[in-house]
Amino acid sequence: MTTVSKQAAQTISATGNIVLATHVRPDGDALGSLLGFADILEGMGKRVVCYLEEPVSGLYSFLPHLSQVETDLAPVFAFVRECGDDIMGICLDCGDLERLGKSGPELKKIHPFLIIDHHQGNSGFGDLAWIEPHRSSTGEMIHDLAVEMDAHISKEAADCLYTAIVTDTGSFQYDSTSDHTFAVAGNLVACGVQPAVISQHLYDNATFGRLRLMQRVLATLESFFDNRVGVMRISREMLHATGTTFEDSEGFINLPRSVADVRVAVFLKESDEQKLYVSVSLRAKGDCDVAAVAAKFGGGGHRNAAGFRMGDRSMQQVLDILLPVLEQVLNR
Ligand SMILES: [Mn+2]
Repeated sequence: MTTVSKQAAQTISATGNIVLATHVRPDGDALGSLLGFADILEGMGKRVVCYLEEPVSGLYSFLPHLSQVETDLAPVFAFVRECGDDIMGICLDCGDLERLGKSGPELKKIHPFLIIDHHQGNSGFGDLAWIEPHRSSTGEMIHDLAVEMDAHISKEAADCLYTAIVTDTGSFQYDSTSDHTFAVAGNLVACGVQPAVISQHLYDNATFGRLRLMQRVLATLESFFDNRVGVMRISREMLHATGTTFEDSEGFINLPRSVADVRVAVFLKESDEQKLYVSVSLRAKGDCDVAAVAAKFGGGGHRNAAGFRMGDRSMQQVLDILLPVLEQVLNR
């Protein structure tokens, strides 16, 4: 443990009431860390309020304690007022204040405000920030914090933290997966996690609608530059025809990305009716830096995963603009 993580553990141990928050459109790491940490803190005898901007449904609805999450700021601040000085805020897995959502500035008024995160470039926007970019997930950090505080990890908490780690490492496939990640996962299994059960929840959850959507999206597959770029697209018409939403296309970009020769995978999404834009997701393998490509078009992201939006153009027009830029990146 580092000095700052020890300091975080001491601050938490000395505080009776805690508000936990995470980023908007929370992923498995965000939700798993939030709900797992809440369970751990409650096990330590603390009162905890979890805040999310929007209720969670779908993929992660199997996680315990989800129904206890507040999506309204009023009860959160009633709790804060009631606690006087014995309160702190903790923000999990959130790279910057903006990603905390429209309530971010209000939440940040809770002092002390602690940041626990593993995103590169997190500026540490709180009173105290424990940021370790080499970590696989925030869930892994929460596990270590629990150990540091000598806290009990219940089966429910272990399920949450294991989900956080599995999802943020792509099932232990990404670079950030370390020997320590496996040690933590092993300990969580010792706490009662059944990996097969969690995997079933996370990965064996398709609907026929999703598969029919996948058929249509796969039918658009194109390759460019000696198969080093794979492109797919999704239109509103496909969603209508299959009775699905954009959420059902989650992970589709991994299909072109999984081709051996592909260095960059591109997924074009047609705008919704009100906002006339095309969303573009980019995934790269190896040395290709798609964050730089996205930045050229006003977007952003990580080196290997980035995206941008372009207005007033068809998907074909966006692709025609994008391809020459990708060609430059490939030849660098
Ligand atoms: Mn994360």
